[in-house]
Order: sequence, then C-alpha cells, then structure tokens
Amino acid sequence: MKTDALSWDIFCRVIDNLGDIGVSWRLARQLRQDYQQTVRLWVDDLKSLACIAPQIKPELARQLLHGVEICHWQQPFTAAKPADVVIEMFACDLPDTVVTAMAQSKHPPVWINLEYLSAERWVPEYHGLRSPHPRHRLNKTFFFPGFVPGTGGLLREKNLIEQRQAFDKNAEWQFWQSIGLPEPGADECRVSLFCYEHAPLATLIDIWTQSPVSVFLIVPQGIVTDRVVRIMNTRISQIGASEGVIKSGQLSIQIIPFLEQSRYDRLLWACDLNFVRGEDSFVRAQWAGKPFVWHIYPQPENTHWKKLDAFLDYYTQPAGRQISKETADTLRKFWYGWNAIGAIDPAVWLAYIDCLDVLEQHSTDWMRQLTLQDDLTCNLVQYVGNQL
Ligand code: TRH
Repeated sequence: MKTDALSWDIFCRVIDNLGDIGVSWRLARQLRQDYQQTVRLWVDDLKSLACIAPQIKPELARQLLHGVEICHWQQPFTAAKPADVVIEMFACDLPDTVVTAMAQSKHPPVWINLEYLSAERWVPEYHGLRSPHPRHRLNKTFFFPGFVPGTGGLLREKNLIEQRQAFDKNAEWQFWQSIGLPEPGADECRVSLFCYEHAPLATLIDIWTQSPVSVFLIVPQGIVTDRVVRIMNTRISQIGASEGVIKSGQLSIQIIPFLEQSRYDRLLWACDLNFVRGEDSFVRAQWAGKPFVWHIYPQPENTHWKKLDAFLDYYTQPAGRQISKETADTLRKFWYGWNAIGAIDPAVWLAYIDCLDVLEQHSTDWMRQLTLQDDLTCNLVQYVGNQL
C-alpha cells in the first residue's frame, strides 16, 4: 500500500454555517499531522475558515497553517498541476479546468467525493461505490462517513482520545479561567449551547429559569446569541455579579467569544451537557464522552427527522452497556422536542436531567465503542494506497 508523501487537494465550497469548512479543515490537518501528507486546501470562503482558525488571513490567496497550504478558490480557476488525490467535499463540483487537468494527467488522481455524515441504514451499501465520469476517463469514488463498520468511519485524530483522557480537573479549571468563567458551583449543571436559530430557546430558557437544577449556560458568540439576550431581556433578569453573566432564577448565562476549533473541544470536554448541531460539533461531542443533545441541520419536508431517528436508533442500543428503555425514551423525547418533533416541557427536561449520570456513563461507553473502528482519515489513506 503506497501512501508515503502523497499530495492531496481538498476542495471545499462553504454552503452556509461552518460545518463544510469545519470538517475540511480537520481532515486537512489530520492528513498532514498524522500521515505527513502534502495537503492543499482550496476554500472559496476564507472568512468562514478564519472563524474557526483565527490565524487565517482571508485576504491572502495562499498561506500555510499547521503545515497545510490554504489556497483561495477563486473563479475563474486556473488549474494547478493536480495532486495524487483530489477530494471533493460534499459534492461541491470541482472547477472544469481541474477535471480536465486530472483527465490529461499521465497518472489520473484518485478522485473521492466525501459525503455528509449519516447514520441511515443505506450508507454502508453506498460507501465506496465508484462512478465513471461521463466525458473523461476518470472515476469518482463516493466515500461515506459513518458510525459502523462498512462505512468510512468518523474523523478522529490519532492523539484525540489520549488528549481527552489527560483533560483532568486541573486542566478543566485552567480552561474555565482562560475563558473568564468561575469554577462550576457544587450542584450546578454547566451546559454549552450551539444550535440553529429555530431552536425552541425561549421555552427551554423559561424551563431552566424555574428548574430545581441550576443551569450555567455558555453560549459561544454566533447566530443565536442575540436571540438569547433578547429572550433574557424580556424576562426579569439582572446582570449577575461577575461581568457579563445574565441571571434569571436558576439560570445563569455567559456569552463567550467564538472559540478556535481545538479550544471548542475543551468546552465540550469541560461541560456537563453539550447542545451541538450539524455534523462536526455533533461528532466532537461524541468524542467528548459527555451527554449531548443534537440540533440536526434542517432539510426540506423534514427529511432530517429520518436522519435524527437513524442516529438515535444506534445511540440508544449500543453493543456495550445497554441503557434502559425508559432512559432511551426519555432521551429521544428530549431530542425530539429540541428538534420540533413534539414539545419540550418542564417534565421532559426534569426526566432528562434525572438521567444525566446514566447518560454520562453511556456517552463514555459510546465513545469507546466508536474508537473500535478505524477513523475516516485512516480509511481514506488506506483506500488511496490500494488504488495506486
Ligand atoms: O456550523 P454547522 O451548522 O455546519 C453545518 C453542518 O455541517 C451541516 O451538516 C451542513 O450541511 C451545513 O453546515 C452546510 O455545524 P457543525 O457541523 O458543527 O460545524 C461547526 C464548526 O464550528 C465545527 O467545526 C465546530 C466549530 N466551532 C468552533 O470552532 N468554535 C466554536 O466556538 C463553535 C461553537 C463551533
């Protein structure tokens, strides 16, 4: 299997939000750092990359960061010599000049279309299928990430679990200090919030305000921040003792700056419960081994609900320690309410928070189970090595 020092071109077109570039950037860095590959990341919207990697200068056409060459994908695209491997992220459609240059290469590159993550049962059947190009003597392979053998696996850098396990109470305390937050109170539930605008935020904020469990909500600056502040301002609340903390009854809220991607991992590791969304933060919450709630990326005709159920079916029946049907139903009901399938009410929240200890153990079991399968980058490198 030949994979030493191959060159890789990753093409990423930012549709909306940050997941396309979040996944692409993570893959590019891992190919470089874990497999010493030569990587060019072509991105059409460098400002989005700069959100998660603040060292990026959006005005530069080319720059190097963490050993990855980041190139601004501009139109018209003057094709450089194609790499040994070309990855088309999320079917973003490569520039015609690139496809032509690939077809004219003496050794056409391995061309991979990396798809969005799904737990749906059809994924293993489609993973790895190849499709011939209609005009050029090129084949494109469809690579599907996934949670089970027979899929491409999940992004997981080689030292992630070791880093996660080394994140002890002292590291946690230092992290809270680094973002200007006090240490958690004895019976406080520290929660991170990353969701889409249509989440039932006002409902949950009202529930948390009157909940017997005190919640400290940490919100990285983003599309819901203003909404959270507006909701709180229309309720009887006062700025808390420490700067920037908004309090209302049992609920405290601190808005923090959007974090660089690897520091966001540490927020997920430090919190007791994480609300995540889309694809990349959803996966990172699973590597955090903490209870999480997924706000799935909405799709027309609510087709995303099938994806939500497909994941819940896996997540509530892992091969390892079973969770009771009652706990599984409680989790599903809360996730449904958060994703506008049914409603969230105080009883749903209380039933969920009562299971938090069981869900924390389950999250650790689930994380361990996921580490049994090869990670996405390892599978990509192996696949490419077998093609050359
Ligand atoms: O931003 P998203 O909603 O991206 C979405 C999804 O990827 C979805 O699948 C896709 O179809 C759509 O884009 C086009 O959610 P996601 O996937 O979690 O990506 C967010 C990225 O932002 C992720 O890499 C984590 C990162 N992040 C930080 O780096 N710092 C932060 O403070 C936060 C909150 C997130």
